[in-house]
Amino acid sequence: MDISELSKLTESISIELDCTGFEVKPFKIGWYNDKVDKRFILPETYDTIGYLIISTPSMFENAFLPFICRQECTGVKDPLDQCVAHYFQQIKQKFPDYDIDSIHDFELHPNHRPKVLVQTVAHVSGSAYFYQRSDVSEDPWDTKKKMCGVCIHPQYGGWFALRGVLIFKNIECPSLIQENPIDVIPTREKRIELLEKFNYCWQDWTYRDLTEAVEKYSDDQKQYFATLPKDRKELILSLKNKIKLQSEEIRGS
Ligand code: B12
Repeated sequence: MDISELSKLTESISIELDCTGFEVKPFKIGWYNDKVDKRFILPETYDTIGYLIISTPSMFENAFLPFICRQECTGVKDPLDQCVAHYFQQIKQKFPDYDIDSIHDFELHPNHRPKVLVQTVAHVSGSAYFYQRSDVSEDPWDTKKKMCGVCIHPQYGGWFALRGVLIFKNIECPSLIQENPIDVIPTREKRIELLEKFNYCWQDWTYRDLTEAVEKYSDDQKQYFATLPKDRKELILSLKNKIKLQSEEIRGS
């Protein structure tokens, strides 16, 4: 496939996800495989095209709440994972000529190794810079301490999530050119602050606010993620009722 056909495909997928708060970014599987060690290598050829799917702050109101209002909550699977799976499935159905493999961020091999490292994908696709310990010169941490890395998005800061990848197994696009992600935290001091906030106090969410974000999670969304998964059922019911009341008010006015 040449680059103009790939641009059209990217546009069609984006249109499919229009107004849902999900966004896509193409990358070559080879770019990912060049970075990760062999335990994480994906089997496709170098030029095979994958798409990273991220959720932006508006996904909660634009895709998730409508999804839970339409669906019976089975209680078996996490409703947000079900919602993301629904949109992955929708893309597969809309593009039947392509052989598409989806991998969610939470999918693990039987030995508990993640099937794909979505932060590395974010970086190599140019979507969001992945700040790791190796990005800090002469880092101040004990060599034995594991410091987990974190992606910061140029528009959404830390207010987004990496939901997975769609691999178009029968598309190769040798002419796709790699873009560098935007380095929004260029100084050593800020990178140390970011990694310390993400590793030592991620529950207070301050790591998300080290850069300006054009949009952040709503209070409902914050409350949802701050609630333990086992306690979310009740919250979902009250969100559903709130939406029902709002739509009755709109109809009545
Ligand atoms: C397992 C996991 C956890 C574990 C362990 C964390 C860890 N990083 O080891 C636990 C349960 C502790 C955890 C907690 C949290 N997690 Co978590 N977690 C994951 C998960 C599923 C896999 C991460 C993993 O195992 N990586 C394996 C290690 C080896 O990978 P790595 O360190 O990146 O190393 C690779 C790179 O360095 C690469 N590489 C080498 N050289 C180079 C050079 C360059 C330039 C590049 C780009 C790459 C590269 O190769 C290495 C592998 O060979 C990911 C989702 C996913 N599928 O990726 C989410 C994920 C990392 N978690 C996330 C979050 C937000 C959290 C929490 C804040 C809780 C939450 N969900 O709100 C906390 C933070 C706690 C903390 N202190 O880190 C987000 C991070 C989002 C972001 N903006 O970056 C992710 C991406 C999930 C998502 N859907 O968005 N998590």
